[in-house]
Amino acid sequence: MSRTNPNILITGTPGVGKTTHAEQLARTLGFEHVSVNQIVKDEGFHEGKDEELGSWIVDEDKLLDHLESTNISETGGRVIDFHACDLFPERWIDLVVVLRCGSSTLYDRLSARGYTGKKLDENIDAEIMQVLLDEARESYDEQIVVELMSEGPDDVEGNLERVEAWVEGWKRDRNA
Ligand code: DAT
Repeated sequence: MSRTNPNILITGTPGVGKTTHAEQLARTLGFEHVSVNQIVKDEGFHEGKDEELGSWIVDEDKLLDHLESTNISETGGRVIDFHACDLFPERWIDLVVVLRCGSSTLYDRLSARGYTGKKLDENIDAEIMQVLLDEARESYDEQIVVELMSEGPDDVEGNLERVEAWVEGWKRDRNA
């Protein structure tokens, strides 16, 4: 592995704060924010929408081929933001951040986003059942998976400081 900057995956249930964290982190570190949902939508890497859940049915092969073509593994320096984590090759990822928040906080955020009915309920259930945390722990070395709370602005600030310190350490180890 030759990359000089790490790749960081930020994952969690919709509404936990992935975009909020990924945008700020990418800006501070000078990394690229890879908003996977945006790419799927813009490039058409999907097979339409799941009508009930209103989410894209992702064509993972097309998505991964595209990301591979950006030399993501070789060059690093990406903050990848997606509500699933088991599709990316392990060798691409140096740190997996699983954001968490309480169900009432998530309920408010997703309602504000216009989620209702099954779409709202399934996401709240997924957060309570820690689906993404389990998926991350199953898909990656547990050593690189961190669970961070995202309830309020203070959490964002603390989380970003923690990840930035981790990046410094990662670089120091590489160059030692
Ligand atoms: P995601 O990308 O995981 O769907 P988001 O970053 O778009 O989530 O956040 C959803 C909304 O909640 C958005 O209005 C910002 C707000 N939010 C997220 N995390 C927060 C936090 N830790 N403190 C305050 N607001 C937060």
